Amino acid sequence: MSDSHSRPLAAMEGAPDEPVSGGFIALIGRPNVGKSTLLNALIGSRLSIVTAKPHTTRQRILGVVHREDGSQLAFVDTPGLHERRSRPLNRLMNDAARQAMHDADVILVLVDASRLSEDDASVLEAAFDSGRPVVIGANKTDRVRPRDALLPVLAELGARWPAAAAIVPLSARRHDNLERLLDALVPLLPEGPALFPPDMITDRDLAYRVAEQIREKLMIQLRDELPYGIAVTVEQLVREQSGRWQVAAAIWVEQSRHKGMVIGRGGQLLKTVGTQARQALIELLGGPVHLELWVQERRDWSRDERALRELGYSGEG
Ligand SMILES: Nc1nc2c(ncn2[C@@H]2O[C@H](COP(=O)(O)OP(=O)(O)OP(=O)(O)O)[C@@H](O)[C@H]2O)c(=O)[nH]1
Ligand SMILES: [Mg+2]
Repeated sequence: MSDSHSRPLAAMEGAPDEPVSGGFIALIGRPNVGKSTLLNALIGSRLSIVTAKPHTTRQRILGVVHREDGSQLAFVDTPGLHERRSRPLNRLMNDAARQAMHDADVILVLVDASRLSEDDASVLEAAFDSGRPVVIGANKTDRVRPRDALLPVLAELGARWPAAAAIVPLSARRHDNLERLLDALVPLLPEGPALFPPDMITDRDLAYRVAEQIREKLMIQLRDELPYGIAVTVEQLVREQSGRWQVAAAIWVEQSRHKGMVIGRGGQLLKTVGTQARQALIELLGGPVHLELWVQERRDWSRDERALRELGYSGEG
């Protein structure tokens, strides 16, 4: 077949397949700087879970921004980089971030403008080492006090990282300066045919998003180290004729003594998590929800490669 025959008709006619700017942007940073909050703010949906605790995100998650001019910015939220690499789950989290960086056209390194740290520097070094264009997002500007203190922070970043394609101050929480961030990123993306259908905002299915909403509520309610030993799997997700969603999910703990801690005295903690998760699921699924949760033990699952796979943490992040 000749080249002209193999081209899609629309391209031959020249109209809908006009080249647009589009590509992958890896969202990288130390834990808790606001990567997932930024992804959600850009997409306008609670796609990636957010808590005040570090190491909330465990896997890569894609969120596509479609701009009016047709450009498509595919942001890949990643887990904050872990120093404790001995645990297989942590290694998997770091690999997910590294892989996203490797696959990206542009790297967006997010830092907390209200407290820069040497850990940011190691993330930035890794980003520049990748050879890709790097944009620095200075997040949480709403927390910088007094407001004038932002200027020296930006100056310090500019002086230390002169190779950055742009440094954009922003507040993911307040949705401040997000358009400027997109404006800085678009020119760094390749041009070509559209990468995604216009209605696609993520690569994650509904079951994944449901499990994550439940894990978010657990992380918020649980104390100390326990949140890091929790996994959630969705065992049932069906919409009944009446329109009501029937959701059943297992909460996995690493040791039998953790079961009681998740359930709480008189079942109170699990009940609170259930109420909060149901509320979030009503929003996500767009209808009434019946939610059933139970707790199961899978001994030391975060250190066991096979258990990790079975609980949905594949090597692909
Ligand atoms: N004040 C303020 N807080 C923010 C902002 N962005 C995020 N936060 C808060 O910072 C905390 C961490 O946010 P996340 O979005 O979960 O951070 P993350 O970088 O994804 O964290 P990990 O997934 O653990 O690496 C949450 O309490 C957010 O509400 C911001 O612009 N301003
Ligand atoms: Mg996150």
